[in-house]
Order: sequence, then structure tokens, then C-alpha cells
Amino acid sequence: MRQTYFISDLHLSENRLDIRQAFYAFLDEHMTTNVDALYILGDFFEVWVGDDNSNEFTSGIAAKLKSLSKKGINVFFIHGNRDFLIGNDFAKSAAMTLLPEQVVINLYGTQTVILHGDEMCTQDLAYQAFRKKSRGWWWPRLMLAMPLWYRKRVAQKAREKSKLSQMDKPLEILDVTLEAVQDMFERHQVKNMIHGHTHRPNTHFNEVEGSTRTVLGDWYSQSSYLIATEQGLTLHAKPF
Ligand SMILES: [Mn+2]
Repeated sequence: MRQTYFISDLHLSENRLDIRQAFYAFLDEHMTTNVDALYILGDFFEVWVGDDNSNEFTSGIAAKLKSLSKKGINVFFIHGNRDFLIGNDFAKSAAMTLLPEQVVINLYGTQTVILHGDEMCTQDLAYQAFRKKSRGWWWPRLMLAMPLWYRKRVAQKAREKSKLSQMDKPLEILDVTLEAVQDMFERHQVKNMIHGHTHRPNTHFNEVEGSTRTVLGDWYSQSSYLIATEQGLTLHAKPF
């Protein structure tokens, strides 16, 4: 049976090589010839300060992703709040397609909106203000025009600030609001949604009549993925 995979919130970093190892093991086990596509729904990396900050770690991951396209598996990417500066250079090196922040796909006959999901955490006003600025047209251009050392310092400071405000615990991330979820269904005129970001893997039904919203899990201590087939969706988690 044909399959499509969804993952998000791996938070890959050089400090957590166990996550990279789990990711590679996941690809080796699951990315077989019956897989149509792998969708990465954001926060694939813990932090991304620009495609020019490439090193052995990032180019290794790009090469691994690129090997999927040689098997005929399409790789799609939606930015998260940690890696929204991923650009065309990295995408090209990984042979993956960058998608807009929300997109409706036809998933074996079911119209489904896919997104990272941070835009639905509308209770966090400070974050939404930053999101609006950082995803606008001028902020990324300004930031990417700065020298790499400066961007690294900004990212470091943002991480320290985020650690202070939420102790970097995934459960401290505010959840989506029902109103924002309903708006999202309405805006895209669909009854199915897949997203990540909140680190609260679950399936929510009937938030609008007949709707299904599937939330992906993070990869802090387990491999977490969603498999879609013509028969439906199944969420999986496998401890490291
Ligand atoms: Mn996120």
C-alpha cells in the first residue's frame, strides 16, 4: 500500500546526536519504495541562522535527505518557528521542496491542510508579535544581511531568553486555541488538518463538524511519525 509520512519537531542539533541517529534509523527502516512522500512540518532543526552556516552536521543531513529523492520519495518542508530561515540553498542540497506556511494537499483523496501550527497558539501574544515581524518581508532580509557571527549571537540570546521564560520544557509551550483551529479549518475549507509545534501528539475530532486534527509528536526522547495511507492516518512513537 502507498504511504506518506509526516514528521516535525525533531529539533536536530549537534548537541543531540542521539536524535540524528534515531532519525537516520527511522529513514533506513521506513523510507521504502512504497513511500510517496515525506513531509517535514517544521522545527526540523533546533536553530537555523542561515544556509551559509553549513557544516559537516548540516551537510550530512542534507545528503541523507537527498538520498530519498533517488528512491523516488518526494521530500517537502514547511518552516517551523526555529528554522524559518531555511532557504533555497539548503533545500536544494537536500533535494526538498519548500512549501508555504499553510498548504492544502490531497492525501489519498482527503483534502488536508498541513502546517507547523505555531500560528494557532494565539494566547502567546508576545510570540505572535515576534512571528509577525520575523515572517514579514524585511526582517529575514535584514537578518540574513548581517554577518554570521552576529546571527549566531542573536540566536543564542533568543534561546537563553526562551529558556528563562519556559525553561525549555516542551510542555510549557502553549497549546493552540480552539478558535484559531476553527478559523484554520474555515479558511482552507477542509475537515482535516495535520500539524506539529505543540509537542502534544494526539488526534482531535469534531472541532468543527466532522473534523479531524492530528498533532505530531516531538523527537526529544522518541521517534514520532504519522503514516497516511488510503485507509487513514496512524500516529506512531518509538522510544530511543
Ligand atoms: Mn515549533
